[in-house]
Amino acid sequence: MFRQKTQPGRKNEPGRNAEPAQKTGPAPIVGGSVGPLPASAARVLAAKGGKKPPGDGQGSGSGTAVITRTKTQTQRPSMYRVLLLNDDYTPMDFVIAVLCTYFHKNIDDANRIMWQVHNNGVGECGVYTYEVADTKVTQVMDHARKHQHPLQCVMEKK
Ligand code: TYC
Repeated sequence: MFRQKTQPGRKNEPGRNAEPAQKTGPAPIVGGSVGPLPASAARVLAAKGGKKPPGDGQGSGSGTAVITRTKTQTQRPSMYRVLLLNDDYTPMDFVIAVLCTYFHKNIDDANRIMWQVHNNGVGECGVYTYEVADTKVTQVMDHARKHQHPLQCVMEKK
C-alpha cells in the first residue's frame, strides 16, 4: 500500500544509516581470489623474504606478515514509485502539465499516464530513490495546493 503524506516533513524517512550505500571492511586475502596483490603488499612480502632483522617496523617480528585488503561492495538503494491518484476535480490539463514539469514526461506519455489515472484511479509517474521521490511528492502537492486542486501525489516502496 502506498504512503500518503499528511504533513510536510520527513517523519518516515529511513535514516541515512538504514540503507548504507557501501559496505566496507578489511577482507583477508585468500588464495588470490580477489585479484593480484597491490604493489605495496608485494613490497611487504618481498621485505619479509629478505635479510632484514625482526623489529624493523614492518610486522610482528615473527617473520609472518598479514596483509588485508579493503573490499568495497556497493548496495543498490531502495526505490520508490511516485503515484498520482484520481479525483473528480483536478483539470486534465493540469495533471498533464504536472507530469511534464515534475516528471519530465513528453506530451504523449503525460497524456497516457493522465488517462491511466483517470480510468484506473492510480498511475505511476516514475521510480526514484527515497529523497528524490519525497521531493517530487512535496513539489506536486505544493503546486496543486497553490492552485486549489485536490490532486494527490504519493510514494510507495517498490
Ligand atoms: N479525473 C479528473 C477529471 O476528470 C482528471 C484527473 C486525472 C485528475 C488524473 C487527477 O491524477 C489525476 N478532470
